[in-house]
Amino acid sequence: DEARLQGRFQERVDAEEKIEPRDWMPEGYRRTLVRQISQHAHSEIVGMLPEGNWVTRAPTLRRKVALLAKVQDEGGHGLYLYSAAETLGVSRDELVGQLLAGKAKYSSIFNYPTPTWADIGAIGWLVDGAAIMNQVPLCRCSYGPYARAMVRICREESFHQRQGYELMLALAQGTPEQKRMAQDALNRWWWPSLMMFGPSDEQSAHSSQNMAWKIKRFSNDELRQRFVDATVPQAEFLGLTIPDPELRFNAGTGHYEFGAIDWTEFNEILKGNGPCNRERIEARRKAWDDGAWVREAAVAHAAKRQQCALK
Ligand code: FAQ
Repeated sequence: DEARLQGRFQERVDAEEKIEPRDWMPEGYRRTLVRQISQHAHSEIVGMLPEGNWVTRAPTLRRKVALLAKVQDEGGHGLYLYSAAETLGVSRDELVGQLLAGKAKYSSIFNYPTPTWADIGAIGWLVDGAAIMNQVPLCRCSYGPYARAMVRICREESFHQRQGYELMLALAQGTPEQKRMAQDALNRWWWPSLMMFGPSDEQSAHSSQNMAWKIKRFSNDELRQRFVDATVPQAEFLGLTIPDPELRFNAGTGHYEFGAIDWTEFNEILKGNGPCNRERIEARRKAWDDGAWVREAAVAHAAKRQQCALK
């Protein structure tokens, strides 16, 4: 019977039908979605921290409004994604508990510091640029609630990316010192952005099954290559140099070839040993503890309303 259900499920996936929360699904499909969607949600929430660092120090009111809007969007993305994960039968408390206990993964990229204002430009341009490359195909993910959440998220990410690129452009066309700041931020964010796409295809444990289930549409290396191809001309337009001496355009393939990624750095970050891993989890724990009174008040308010309704 299980085999028949599995067969029917794969037929639906192959026919591009969306799988909905109440539909039968293999346990592995459910588990992998909970894993990916919750890691994605945590990334959005932890991802608010590096940029949040600059909200109070944005150089103009206009920049501050844009940055505030971006960081708020990220909070919103985290909430839709936790809701999408909840449709798979896991509670938000459980997922947040895993993050605060240091047991859940979130994107490696958010464990790097943001020492200068140019980092805000580099994050928007490169980190949101990489996020869009990876997330546009997720709008066609076989699981309905995740796919639908991604549509709105991608539209907002697109505004975030433009905000970052425009900021980089202002710095790159500014004083020599501003241009140096922009170059320094590109130097620090380039390689970590390439790591966002995950391990190489040979090392990627989940890729082949996720592609068969149409959760993933393209492999990690395919998306990384697309990102490099799209981003190198943008760097050239800024008059900045990508920090990779091996980067070159191959006219035969129509793609840029690039140097080797430092996977030791990536693996260390995944183990919790990146420059800001501890600080990020500590900030989330503090936010959770500081928010305890809000959760208690909300529960007390709901109980009171229920009592009134019973009278
Ligand atoms: N960091 O077998 P694979 C954003 C883990 S964008 C940490 O290749 P899969 C927007 C992976 O989870 C960032 N861990 O896995 C924003 C797995 O671990 P597990 C978030 C990584 O799932 C912008 C193991 O390595 N985006 O937040 C990373 O097939 C600016 C083996 O890897 C998403 O989450 C990494 N970079 O492919 C916010 C997108 N890469 O569970 C604020 C959705 C891999 O076995 C500011 N996720 N790992 O212990 C995906 O598309 C996929 O999950 C991949 C990984 C492509 C990330």
